[in-house]
Amino acid sequence: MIKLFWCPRTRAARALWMLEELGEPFEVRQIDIQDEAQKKTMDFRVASPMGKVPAIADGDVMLSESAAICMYLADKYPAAGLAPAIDDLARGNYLYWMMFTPGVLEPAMAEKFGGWEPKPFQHGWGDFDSMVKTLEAGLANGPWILGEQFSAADVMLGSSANFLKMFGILPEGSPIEAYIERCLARPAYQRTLAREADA
Ligand SMILES: N[C@@H](CCC(=O)N[C@@H](CS)C(=O)NCC(=O)O)C(=O)O
Repeated sequence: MIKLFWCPRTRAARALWMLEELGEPFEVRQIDIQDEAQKKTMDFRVASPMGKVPAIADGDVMLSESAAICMYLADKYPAAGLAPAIDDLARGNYLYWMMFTPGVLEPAMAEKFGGWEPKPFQHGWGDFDSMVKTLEAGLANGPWILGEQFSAADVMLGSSANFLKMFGILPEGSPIEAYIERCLARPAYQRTLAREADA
């Protein structure tokens, strides 16, 4: 059975939501990320060399990084329909948006929080404002980032966009708000949040 190393109210929500969408059986091992001893347990460290959640163990496959986890699960369990097939024309767009969270959204969020000077030409992520505009444009033909097809890319983007909203850095009136609402309305995301509330 797939094992998820998870901690409530962290980026591990992405992997939990992904597993809820996937519909495969899984178990959760809660890791207290404040507890250094828990983070040093051998199986967790193998799955997550940096000691960060989320991480998963699926048989002999152990990995961390939420985008890698979502891509792995979507491809390994294709019956859930969470990734366009390798020869599907939508595959390239899917990969772009899968990488948008770790490659653009996350560092742009750090820029905003850290009050760093925007340097859109030098910084690989552009800057916070262009990140928001690019995501808004990507969602223009929604409801999902690939249009009609909900995918693992929405798990990454939707959960991250929800963080932007919760931290109060999503520009007011952004169409991303309606996207977040659509994500939140999914039963799988609701189950994720219910588990966080119980933890
Ligand atoms: N790039 C990673 C980030 C994971 C991450 O930063 N997790 C934080 C919680 S939100 C963590 O485990 N921090 C504990 C630590 O670094 O010791 C991903 O997307 O999975």
